[in-house]
Amino acid sequence: METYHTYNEIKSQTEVWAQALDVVSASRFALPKAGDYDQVIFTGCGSTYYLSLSAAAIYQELTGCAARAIPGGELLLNSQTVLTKQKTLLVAISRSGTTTETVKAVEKFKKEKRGDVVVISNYDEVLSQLADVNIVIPKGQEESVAQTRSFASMLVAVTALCATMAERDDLLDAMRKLPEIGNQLIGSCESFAKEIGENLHYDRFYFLGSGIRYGLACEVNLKMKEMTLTHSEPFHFLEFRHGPMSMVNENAVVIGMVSESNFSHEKAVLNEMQALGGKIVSFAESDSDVSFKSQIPEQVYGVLYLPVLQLMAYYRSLAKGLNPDRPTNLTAVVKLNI
Ligand code: F1P
Repeated sequence: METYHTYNEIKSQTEVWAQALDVVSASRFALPKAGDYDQVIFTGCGSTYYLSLSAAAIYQELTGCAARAIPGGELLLNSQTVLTKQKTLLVAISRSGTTTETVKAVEKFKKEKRGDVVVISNYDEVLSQLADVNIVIPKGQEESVAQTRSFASMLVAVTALCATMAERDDLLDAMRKLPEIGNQLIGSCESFAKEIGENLHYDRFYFLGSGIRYGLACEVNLKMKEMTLTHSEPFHFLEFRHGPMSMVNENAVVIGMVSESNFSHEKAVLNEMQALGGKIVSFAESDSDVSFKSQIPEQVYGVLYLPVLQLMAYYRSLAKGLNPDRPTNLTAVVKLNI
């Protein structure tokens, strides 16, 4: 069987999580403190916008300070709907460091002297040169178009950034266990991911995630679209009852990225969708189809939801005769002449 870059990148990601932790730790004294700003804006495009959604939720949960996520294109073209006179920190996230919307949005933010900029990337590129604090994780670089290892590396980095800004050394210490737990998960759950991914009886995938997990649900939904050309959508758990559940039948897979804090509310949604005939797949710390058993605080183990779902998309791509490394109509970076 041909080995695709995507497969190698998914399988090798845990060593890159470790590098992400090292890089953030090395810059910890340069990082601002949460109390230095009235608000933090996280920005990116595509995958890195979805990463921003999770990052903003993690930041606000850990610090109690206001944060929001904005697509790079919106920050560039509609900044009046986003920026205020408040003291703002902008965290720009980009695998390539060259996506036009993100670069131009940061240039504009700096030109207008709106505040300080942290950049998280896998390449030391043009975006990094605009940063007051530059976090680069080179081991996350990829040959594939769809982000897998890179996304995970930047998620670990941004989670560590939030924990550092919140002065939560306990969380940073706990995160050191992530690579080992990730390896165990990938080893024990790959065949499960393959079994669901290869089953072409399923024709629609719904990814449910709330709080810090919503951005991750968006990201794995994007993997399913890009790599497998399958109808897929992300939802907050309780939102799924408000209309989307009309789409559930025996061809639907409903994937629950279940939290510890709202476990019973979220499992109740999954149980109802099972009763409607859907195939339910649950991910959580315990008592689920994929159980992390990490004993790490849930605010910082979000990356554990990713590898098995990335593998599911990979195997579905192969089963559909597609090339997972080269999604239809996509390029690795969107460069615009603006
Ligand atoms: C952002 C991005 C990718 C996506 C696509 C186009 O890139 O949207 O997430 O997979 O191929 O570009 P980046 O700014 O994170 O490099």
